[in-house]
Amino acid sequence: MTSVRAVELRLFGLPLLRPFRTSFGTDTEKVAILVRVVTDDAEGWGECVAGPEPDFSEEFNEGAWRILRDFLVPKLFAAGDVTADELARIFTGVRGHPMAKAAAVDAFLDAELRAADRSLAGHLGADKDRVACGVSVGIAASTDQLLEQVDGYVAEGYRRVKLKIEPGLDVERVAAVRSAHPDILLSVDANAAYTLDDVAVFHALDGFDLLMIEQPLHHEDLVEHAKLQARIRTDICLDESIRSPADAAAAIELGACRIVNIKQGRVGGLLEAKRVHDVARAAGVPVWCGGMLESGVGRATNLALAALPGFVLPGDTSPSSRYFADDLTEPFVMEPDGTMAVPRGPGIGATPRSDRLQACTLRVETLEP
Ligand code: NPG
Repeated sequence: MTSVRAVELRLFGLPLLRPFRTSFGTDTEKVAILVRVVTDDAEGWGECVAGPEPDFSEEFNEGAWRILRDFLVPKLFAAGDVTADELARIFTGVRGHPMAKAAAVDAFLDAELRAADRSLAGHLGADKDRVACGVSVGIAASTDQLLEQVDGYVAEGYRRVKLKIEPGLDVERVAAVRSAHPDILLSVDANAAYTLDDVAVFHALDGFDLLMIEQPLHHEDLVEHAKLQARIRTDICLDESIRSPADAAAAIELGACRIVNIKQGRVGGLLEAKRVHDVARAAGVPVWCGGMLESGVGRATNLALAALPGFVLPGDTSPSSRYFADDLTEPFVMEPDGTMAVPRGPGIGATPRSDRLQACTLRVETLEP
C-alpha cells in the first residue's frame, strides 16, 4: 500500500531512423506521453502507446493527456493508499481509454515493484530470461526496397519477419519475399484494411506458408473474422479487435482467430495483459507481444510481458536500433541469435536518462493532490 504524491506527464518526440508506413498512415517520429508516478516510497515510469492521431484506435496523445490529467490522476490522488491491483477498479468510472489507463497503471506498478526491489518479469510470472525477437516491416516504396530491408533484417538475426500489407500491396510483395526467403517465419499485418469481399486475396496468401495473417478485417468485425477463418487455411491473429480479456474469450470462442497479439497498452495495462494471456493459454491459443514503436520504457515493459509462458511466438520486440539513433533509456540490444535479454532489475529494469529526457521533451506538466 502506498499513496501517490505527484504525477508528471511528459510529451516526448524521438525521430525514427526510417519512416514507418502502415495501411493507415506513415510515422516519421515517435511522439508519445511518458508518465512518472511519485509515491511515498519510489518513482515509476509508464509509456502511453497512443500516438498523435486516432488512427490505430480512438486514442491519441492530446486525448490521453486530458484523460490522465482530468480524470485518472485525480482518481489516483483521491484513492489514498492503494496497490496496483486496485487501480483497474478505481478507474472503472472512466469508460474506455485503455492506453491512458495503461500508462498510469504501469507507472504505479513500476514504483510499487521498485520499492519492493522486485522485477516486473518476476512479478508477472516470467519463465524466460531471453525472448525471441521479430521485426515488423513497414510498407515499402517498392518491392525491391522491401526485399533489401528484409535481407538486412534476416541477416541481423530476427526470428520472424512481419510485412505490413494493404489492398494492392499484398500478394505480389509477399510472393517476392517468400521466394527470396523460403524458410523464414513470415507473417503479414493488414491493420484492418480489408473486408470479406477480399477473400480472394487471403486465398492467394494461403499459398505462402505464413505463420499468421494479422487483423485482416475491421476491429469490430469478430463474426466476419470467424467467417474468414473458416474459409482460409492460414491462422488469423487479432490485434486491434482484442481490448480486454473478455474480447479474447469471445474471439476464441467464435473461432475469429487462432493466435492473439497482446499489447499491454491496448488492453489497459500490464495486469490486464496478463489476464488476456491467461485466457488464451487456458484455451490453448498461442500469444505474442505486439509493439507500438515504444521507447526504452515501453520496450522494457514489453520484454517482461513477452517472457510469460504463453508467449510462444516471436514478438514485435525489436532492439532500440531498429527505431532510434539514441533511445530514451540505455539501448536494448539484440544478440545475433535474434534474442533479447529480459530486464531483471527492480521494476521495469530501465530508467530514462535525464539528458535524453531533457532533449526530447515537448511539454511537461506536474500534477499534485
Ligand atoms: O516494432 O514496435 C514495433 C512496431 C510493430 O507493427 C508494429 N506496430 O499495427 O502493430 C501495429 C504497429 C503499429 C505501430 C501500430 C505504431 C500503431 C502505431
